[in-house]
Amino acid sequence: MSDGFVWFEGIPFPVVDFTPEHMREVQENFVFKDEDVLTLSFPKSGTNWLIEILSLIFSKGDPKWVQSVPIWERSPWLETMYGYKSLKDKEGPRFITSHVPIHLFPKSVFKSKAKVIYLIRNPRDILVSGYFFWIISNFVKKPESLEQYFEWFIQGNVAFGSWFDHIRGWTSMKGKENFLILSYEELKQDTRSAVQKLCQFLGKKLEPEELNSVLKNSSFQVMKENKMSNYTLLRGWLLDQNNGSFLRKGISGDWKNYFTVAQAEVFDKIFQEKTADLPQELFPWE
Ligand code: PPS
Repeated sequence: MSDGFVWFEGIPFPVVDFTPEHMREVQENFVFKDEDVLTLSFPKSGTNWLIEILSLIFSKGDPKWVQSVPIWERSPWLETMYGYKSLKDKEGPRFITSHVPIHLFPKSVFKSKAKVIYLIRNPRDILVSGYFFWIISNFVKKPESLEQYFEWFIQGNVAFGSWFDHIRGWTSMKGKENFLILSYEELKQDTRSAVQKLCQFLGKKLEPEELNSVLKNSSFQVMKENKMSNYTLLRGWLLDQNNGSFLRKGISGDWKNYFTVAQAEVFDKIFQEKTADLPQELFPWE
């Protein structure tokens, strides 16, 4: 009997399009190519924003691709059965997305020169974003209240497990030539500079008007209106028909509108304990 998750190696995963057998198949058999571009993140870190930016960088600001192909087909989720099938035998460079923690990830990535971008976001905002998303979703255990979800998040009993373990695992790749850590907060604060940093990492050069088009077409407002990127195509199947929206607020610091003083203190204490030995420049938020 499902408890709202599919479990693999002690980590909870969504119930739609995931099975333990499939997860094992991906882990053991997926082969990365040097030309691949991999977007990695804990859920609700701004993954789709980054995919939109990457799509637009590679199409030199031309919005045709992002306006005609659903975001999950442009950069499929490797761990889903649907995504894996479309990626496995795809010719040429591939955009690939994943939320899987490092210890369950296909080992072939560590031998390849694929460009890997790890997106990090204030876990307090991830928690709030996740709460509002899972209550309108039909593929992950639904919390009954923010208080309950707060507890689950701290214990790591949420989709893809503990945020703390996820970042500890993936940020251990810091310093590798083909690995870039980017934060939602820096993307928010100065999107132009963050996109330029991405271009440099990817070896891409954009003309000024192409860069302007990337910025315009990946903005929150434009993405919210783009049905290929705003997940309205999945309404009635994976998402509730009428409630809420995938592109919810798109801001930094929204947690301050939801955490009680006591929750903020508890979170601070746990954050301190669990990240004290990690480079503090990884966490560019207040
Ligand atoms: S998922 O379900 O894990 O793939 O979600 P993910 O894409 O990682 O994160 C969703 C949050 O990212 C916000 N978002 C954006 N913010 C700013 N600008 C743009 N263009 C943008 N696109 C998506 C989205 O609104 C979710 O955050 P919240 O805080 O809920 O608004």
